[in-house]
Amino acid sequence: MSISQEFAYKERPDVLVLFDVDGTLTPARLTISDEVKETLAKLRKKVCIGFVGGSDLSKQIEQLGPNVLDEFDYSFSENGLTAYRLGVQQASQSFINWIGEEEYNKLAVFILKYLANLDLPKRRGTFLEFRNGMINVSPIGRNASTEERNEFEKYDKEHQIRAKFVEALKKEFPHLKLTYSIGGQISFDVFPTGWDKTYCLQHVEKDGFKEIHFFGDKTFEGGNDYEIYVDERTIGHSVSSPDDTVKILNELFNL
Ligand code: M1P
Repeated sequence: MSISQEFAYKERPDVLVLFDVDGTLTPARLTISDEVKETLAKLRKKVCIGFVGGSDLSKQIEQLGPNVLDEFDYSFSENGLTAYRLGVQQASQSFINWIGEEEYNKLAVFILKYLANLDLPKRRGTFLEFRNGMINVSPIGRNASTEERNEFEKYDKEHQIRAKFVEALKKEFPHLKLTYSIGGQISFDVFPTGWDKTYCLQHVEKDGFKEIHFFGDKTFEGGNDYEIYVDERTIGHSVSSPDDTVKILNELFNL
């Protein structure tokens, strides 16, 4: 398969480097630093670059900047359920079409009741977020401030709120082929099994890359970078922070 002419200006147009967002390009839910931005701009001259996160595009724009669709060759939100190539949106599926209104209603009612019965020190707003390719469930609520996020994360480590919630959902809905992923600080994602980050790889297939690198921080089993990190189509890099990402990129691509 020949490499697209649109990428011919790059030094190695047959190489793609994909990045997770939270913990890899930015600190969790925070914004990208100038150093990471500059590193990516240098890297993009050499190879194709893309990001793949669980969040929706509006949150990724908050984190990566308003011109994100122009600054990456590929932009993948919700694991690739919303996909852009060179700023042009690609066809995608939706969670609600997959699950259907009836089953979704049952799932949402169970979640809302479970949330109401949780013993928690603090509650904020937006506990169930409906997205194109998944739902996101947050016991404290997505409106929590950074400080409240940190507090919840600590509380959750101690009380296993999210892990127990996921177990209850698995027990209640064994017939639904759903994956529950605790990828961030205050919530977990729920999506059809297989719609993890590997989902985005179908959007890059026709560009015929010879090497696809993936950088992520939650590459351990159960983490939301695990499936794409171990996928045979990618070369996985496990990082501990955005600084670590920069360090590895400098070494690997001689920036
Ligand atoms: O990208 C990782 C996760 O980031 C957020 O998680 P939280 O709000 O819990 O820190 C969410 O956008 C989540 O969907 C995503 O997987």
